[in-house]
Amino acid sequence: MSRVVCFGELLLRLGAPGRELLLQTPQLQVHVGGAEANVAVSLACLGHDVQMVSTVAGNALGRHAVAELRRHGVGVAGVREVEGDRMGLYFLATGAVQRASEVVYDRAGSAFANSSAKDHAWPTLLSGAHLLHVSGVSPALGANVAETVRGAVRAARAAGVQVSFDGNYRPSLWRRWGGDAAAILREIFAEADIAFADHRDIELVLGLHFPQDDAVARTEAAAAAAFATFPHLQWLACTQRNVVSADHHILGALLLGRDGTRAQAPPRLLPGIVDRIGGGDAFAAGILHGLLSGLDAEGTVHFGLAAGALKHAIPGDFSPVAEAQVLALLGNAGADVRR
Ligand code: KDG
Repeated sequence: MSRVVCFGELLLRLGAPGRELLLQTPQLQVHVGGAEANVAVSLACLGHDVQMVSTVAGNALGRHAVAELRRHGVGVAGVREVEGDRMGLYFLATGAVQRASEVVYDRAGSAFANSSAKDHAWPTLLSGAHLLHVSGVSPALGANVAETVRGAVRAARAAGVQVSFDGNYRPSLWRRWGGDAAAILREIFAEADIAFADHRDIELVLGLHFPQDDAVARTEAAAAAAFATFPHLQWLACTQRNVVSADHHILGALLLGRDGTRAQAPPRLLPGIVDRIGGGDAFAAGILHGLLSGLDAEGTVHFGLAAGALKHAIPGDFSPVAEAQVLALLGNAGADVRR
């Protein structure tokens, strides 16, 4: 079991039921989410000692979000409650044939967005941790949170704690405050040991263009450029998604190492998708679980892809599945996982 610290915003998702449009009927379903919180829940359910660091509103909504984390086994001692501030929300209408899913963020001025670097004593929060996980969503929320993330990854590196970074580029959030996404995300990449990023994330931070037609070849070219630029980066993981229809995707995955290791999980068919939100976070948690548990690269990428695939069958943002459930899915694919 490894000790993991996750830093990010806890969001409430207000989702239109089924495949309805937003507010088509006067009902919305509430789930707790947030990219880094999703990773925290998955890792806790996979057996790790996970602590969340965040800031929530000191009201019933904030307390519900914290209780949901606690219910899934995530430590919440590092979650601050601030009276008078609000929770960040997002509204979701799940797509259907010929209609893309729609996400509407309503998170400006949230308790988390209003937090600042001085609110977190990183040396204490990271004490005894093996890994810090952050994502590109947080710095997109404003200058103060961006500074907090930069401080957190620098503190982790100084303390010898591995840094995991999911690029999670959200253009609409960056546009709101006008931050220099490329420069800020590049600084965070520079401290990362493990990155979850596709060629678009790397193109943004390095100002390069990868013209390969093939998705796997593009990822490999992007990873090579990332390893050449970021001296601490040891692993880069990425999924390749092909959308057949709104509820039928094909998902493959690649795990590349600085030392030339290359592991690929063959694409899985995902028919009958229940909920794809958080699939990337479940994949990230699966990869982190593999690396932290000492699986080899092959075992890790198969486990990561199976964990990500499983999320597509689970409603809500969280993917609270045990290792045995992921292994059961892997067994169906005949993959070889050594433990
Ligand atoms: O990766 C899943 C997240 O997108 C979801 O939980 C909400 O954090 C969120 C975001 O910023 O979209």
